[in-house]
Amino acid sequence: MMITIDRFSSLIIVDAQNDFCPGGALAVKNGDKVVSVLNRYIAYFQAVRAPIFATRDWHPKNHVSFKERGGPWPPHCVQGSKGANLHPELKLPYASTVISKGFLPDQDAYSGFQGTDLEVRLKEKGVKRVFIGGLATDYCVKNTVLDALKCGFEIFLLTDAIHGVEVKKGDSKKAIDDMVGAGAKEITIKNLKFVKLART
Ligand code: VGL
Ligand code: ZN
Repeated sequence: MMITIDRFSSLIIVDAQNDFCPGGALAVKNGDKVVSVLNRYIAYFQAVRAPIFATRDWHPKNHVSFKERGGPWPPHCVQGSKGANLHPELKLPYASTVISKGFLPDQDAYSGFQGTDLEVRLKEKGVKRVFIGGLATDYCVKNTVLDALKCGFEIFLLTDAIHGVEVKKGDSKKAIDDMVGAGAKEITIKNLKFVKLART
């Protein structure tokens, strides 16, 4: 299956942040490995001027998901911290849009659509097909994909550009099964057809 990226396509990069990479507060094994693949996807979308979004986990210091408040996670992606920064090697174009989520102290947001204007922004650009990769497969990627499907988009899961937290072994595979079961299509960079733009 070959897929052409057109102007009704959009790339959503989920939480490619330092804290989800090795050395970070909530490190995903091989989390940093998604960055170079994501950069290749970015190049495709940029070439046809398809909109690119990057979500970021953006928690206040007293966030409800942190252990000290009874949540499951160590403090991570605290607003303004180095851990909350996008990975320094991610080549996000200047024209892309960063979507912050999980910024309310008492509410978690695993999905890039939760408490944000991401759906409105995609629909006002006429986007029909959404391509999703990033971190982590079993939490924020999964929830973002499931919400995107509910919004009515055609969803392509970038299986070569995701990694999972794996609190339990097999969580990533289960998450992929859930996403595919809900209608997401699995692709890798090899499925993309590069189309050179005509000069204008
Ligand atoms: C995430 C755990 C906690 C994620 C965010 O981005 O997948 N996981 N907060
Ligand atoms: Zn979080």
